[in-house]
Amino acid sequence: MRKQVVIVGAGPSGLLLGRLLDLAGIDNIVLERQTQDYVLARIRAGILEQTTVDLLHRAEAGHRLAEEGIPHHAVQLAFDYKSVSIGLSQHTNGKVVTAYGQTEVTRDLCEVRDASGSETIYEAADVEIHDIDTAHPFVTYAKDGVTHRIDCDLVAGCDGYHGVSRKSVPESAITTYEKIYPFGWLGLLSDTRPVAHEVVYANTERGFALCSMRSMTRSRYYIQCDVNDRVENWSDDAFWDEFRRRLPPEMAEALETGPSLEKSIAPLRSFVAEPMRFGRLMLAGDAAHVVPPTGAKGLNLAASDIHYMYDAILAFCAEGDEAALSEYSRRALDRVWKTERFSWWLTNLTHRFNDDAFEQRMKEAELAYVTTSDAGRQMVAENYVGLPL
Ligand code: FAS
Ligand code: PHB
Repeated sequence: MRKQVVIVGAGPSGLLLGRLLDLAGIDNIVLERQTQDYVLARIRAGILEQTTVDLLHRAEAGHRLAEEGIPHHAVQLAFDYKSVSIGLSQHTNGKVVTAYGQTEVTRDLCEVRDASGSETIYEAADVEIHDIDTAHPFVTYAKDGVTHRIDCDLVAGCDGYHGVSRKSVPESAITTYEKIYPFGWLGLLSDTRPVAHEVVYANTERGFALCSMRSMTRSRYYIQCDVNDRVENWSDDAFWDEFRRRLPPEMAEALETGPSLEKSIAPLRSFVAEPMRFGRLMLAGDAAHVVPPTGAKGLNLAASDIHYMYDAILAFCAEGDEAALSEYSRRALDRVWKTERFSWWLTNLTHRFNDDAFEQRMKEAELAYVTTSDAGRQMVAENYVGLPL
């Protein structure tokens, strides 16, 4: 088989790229090691930047998003049980973020791809990427006991942090940067009325808590937990009790609790691999970088990578422009590092870990500054809605 582009991974970045290439008439195939049901059962991100919303509409996968997405005009920072609202549209000439789950984004992209007839191979095992440093790369995978080969011009590594793409690059050709945080996030999904109409980042002496939503009847909540904690240690009641203790009194009072639809613990790390292009392989999304979910940036960075990668693939396929592939890495990394900074900064500001008394007072002073100065509020707002592409 021959394709212009082989996409490894059917998460949001792989599916978004596949759809945009389809619409540009560029022949592509997506290889996914899990089943479609498994991919669609994942509960992850929940906040979309406008650039991500715009890309989904460009991919003709934004109809449900337009109907069900909930615009947020502000974000709240709560410290020691007092919440401060930071206007997003107010400080960014009208920009907002949209509450719409990654699960729904992935479902919408799956539906348009399945309807288009473009090929996605689910349960593709043992994907291997070959000869990326030549003009004739190819990818092999196994399905139903048969090994298949796909010759191609380009490979898009959209297979996440644990995928095969980044590992296909010689160690001498890649530089990685990593910071692992000494705590995790315990997340709970419930069919309850959200306690706030915006995302709330709460920092107390008991630890961090986050209030988010999937709709006006479905809430997504998180609490900071020990990095070695296990979800089995947390009954629903234990979660609700601890979550309520970390909220401002008026929110704790108004909190509606209910049975969990999903509970999971995610580790937190900051990670970047440079560059994001190796010969005919380009990396996007979590395959190239990971952010702590504090800034709601993981999914959105994956989308902006695809925006840049799409430009590079079109230039390469139209004129054989190899320089466009390196330009992809440069453009993507510029936005990646600025977003890594914001996610790292907001994580440090809103979580307490290994802090001595002086560092804690620095965090309190920083919070007081960013919530009372227009410059501070604007910095938070313009990063939270997403930096320009
Ligand atoms: P993904 O990891 O989504 O998709 C990669 C795909 O490649 C997967 O379907 C995988 O099965 C497949 N794959 C892997 N190896 C393969 C192989 N060898 N062959 C073929 N296929 C392979 N971001 C936020 O903004 N907010 C959040 O709250 C948030 N919570 C998160 C919670 C968890 C537990 C995790 C892991 C991530 C979370 N993220 C969050 C980040 C997340 O949303 C990612 O940024 C987003 O999924 C990135 O999308 P992709 O790059 O497409 O990678
Ligand atoms: C979510 O809705 O899952 C969410 C929102 C904001 C974050 C992280 C996760 O920073």
